[in-house]
Amino acid sequence: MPLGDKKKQIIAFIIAAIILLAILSVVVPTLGKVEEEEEPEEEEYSFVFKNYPVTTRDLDNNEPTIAINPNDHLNMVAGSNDYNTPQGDAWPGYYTTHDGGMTWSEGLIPGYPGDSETTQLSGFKGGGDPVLVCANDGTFYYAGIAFERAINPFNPIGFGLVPGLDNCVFVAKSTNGGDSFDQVVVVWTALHSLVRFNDKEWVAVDPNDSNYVYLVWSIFTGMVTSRLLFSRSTDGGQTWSFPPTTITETNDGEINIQGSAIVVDNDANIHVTWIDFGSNQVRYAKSTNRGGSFSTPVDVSPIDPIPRYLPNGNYRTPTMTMLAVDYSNTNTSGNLYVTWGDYTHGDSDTYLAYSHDNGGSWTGPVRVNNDTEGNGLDQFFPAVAVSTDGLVHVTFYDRRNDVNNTLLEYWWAISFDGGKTFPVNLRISDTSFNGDHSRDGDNDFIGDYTGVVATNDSVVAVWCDTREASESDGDTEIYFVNMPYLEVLEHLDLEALGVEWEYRESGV
Ligand SMILES: [Ca+2]
Ligand SMILES: [Ca+2]
Ligand SMILES: [Ca+2]
Repeated sequence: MPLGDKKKQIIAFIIAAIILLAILSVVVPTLGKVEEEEEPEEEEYSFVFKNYPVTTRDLDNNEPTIAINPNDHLNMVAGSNDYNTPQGDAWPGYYTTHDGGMTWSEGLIPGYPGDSETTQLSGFKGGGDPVLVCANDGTFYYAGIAFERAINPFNPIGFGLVPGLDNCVFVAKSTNGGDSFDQVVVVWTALHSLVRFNDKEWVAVDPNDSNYVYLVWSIFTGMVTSRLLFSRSTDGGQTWSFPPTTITETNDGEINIQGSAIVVDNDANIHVTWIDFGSNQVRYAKSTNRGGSFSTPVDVSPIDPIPRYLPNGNYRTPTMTMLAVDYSNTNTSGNLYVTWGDYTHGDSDTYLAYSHDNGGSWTGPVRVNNDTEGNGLDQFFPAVAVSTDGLVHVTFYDRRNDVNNTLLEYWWAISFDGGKTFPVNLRISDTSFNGDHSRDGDNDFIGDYTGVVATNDSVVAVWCDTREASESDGDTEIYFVNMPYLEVLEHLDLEALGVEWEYRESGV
C-alpha cells in the first residue's frame, strides 16, 4: 500500500471520528428524553374484542356451532345452517380455520342438492341443526338433520316440513382437521319407525376414545308429542345402534320434550339434559356403561320457557338446554353445568344449574346475566363451556344496552366458584345489530342457538350476526371472537368484584 494513501486514511479516520462524536452529542440526550417521556404512559386495556366473520356469502348463515382441536388450538371448525347452496335451501355448512379464526374456508357437508358427490344424504332437499365436537385425538364429528320439503297441506301457503315425509339425523366425520368430511352416515330416518320427524340432535364423543360417538335427538309423532332418542357408535361413526334407545318414557307422562344436550366426561360417563315442556322442568339422565343404559331421569330445575317470539323481534326464540362438563382432572373435574333461557322475571334471563358431584345432585337456578332483575331487557340463546382451569364461561345474546330492548349484542359471563355466581359480565361483540335484518320482511330467523368452547387459555364463541344487513337486504353471517381470558382477567379488578382467584394448572 503506498505511503500517501495511508496518510489519507488517517485523516479520513479523524474526520469520521469527529462527525461521530458530533452526532452522539445530539442523539444521546434525545434518546434519554424519549425514554423519560414514554415511561409513565401505559395504554389502558380496552376490553374490546376483535370480531371476525366466519362466513361471507350473500345468503343466510345461522345457528352456529364450533369445536376446537385439542392438539392445535389454531385449528377450529364451525358450522351453520347455510343457505348458500345451489337451490338456496338450508344445508349444514362447515368452516375451517388453521390460523386461530382470522380466516376460514367454507364448505357444505357432502350430498347436498346439486352436489356431484353421492352420500347417504343425497336426495334430501334441506338440512340443518349443526353440532360439532372434537375428540382428544383431533377427530371432528359433525351432527345434523336432513329432510324433504313439500307444499304443506295443513298450511297451503307454507312450503316446508310435512308429516309423513322422510327426514334423518346424521353424523359426519373429519380426520384432517375439518378440511373435508369424508364419512357421512345416516343414523336414523323417520321412515324407519313411521314416526314423523327427527329434530334437534346433539352429539358427543368420548374425549379419550374417538370411536365412541353418542347422539341424542327429539322425535315428534304427529308433530305433537315427542320423545328423546339415543344411539351410539363404537366404531368411529361408521355404524350406529339400532333401534335407538328411548331415554324419556311416555308412560311416565314425559310426552313433550325438546332441546337436548349431551356430553361425555373424562371417565367416559355420558350426561344428557333436556326440557320437558309438559312439566316445565329441565331434566337429566346419566349412563355409566357407555350408553348401554341410562338412569331414570330426574328434575334439575323448574323452568319458565321464554315466549316463542320475544317482544321486538320477528325471529323465533325457542328455549333449549346447553350442557358442559369440567375436564380439568383436578378436584372440580366432572362438574356439570346446564344453561337455558328463562322468563321468570317477565323478561328473558340466562339461567344455569350446576352439579358438583357428577350428576348426583343439582343446584340452581342461578341468574347468569348481572343487570337489574326484571328490567324488561332480554338475554337468550346461552351456550356454556368450562376452561381447563375449571372456570365456567356462559355466552348469550343480550339487549341490556338498548333501552328499547331491540338491538342485540353478544355477551360473556364468567364464574370462578363453580357456577354459584357470575360476577364478570362483558360484551364481546364489537357492535350491536338488529335480528330483524336477518331476512327481507318479517319472516326473520337467526337460528335456535349459539356456540362457545374453552381451552386452557382462551374462550372462543360464535353467533349469528346481522351487522352488514338491513331490513331491505337481509343477510346473516356467523361471527367469531377469541377472548384470551387470562389476559382479560389480569386487567379486571377482581378484588373489587369480591373474586378470589388464582390460575390453576389443569391436571391434563
Ligand atoms: Ca351470509
Ligand atoms: Ca333479562
Ligand atoms: Ca327482516
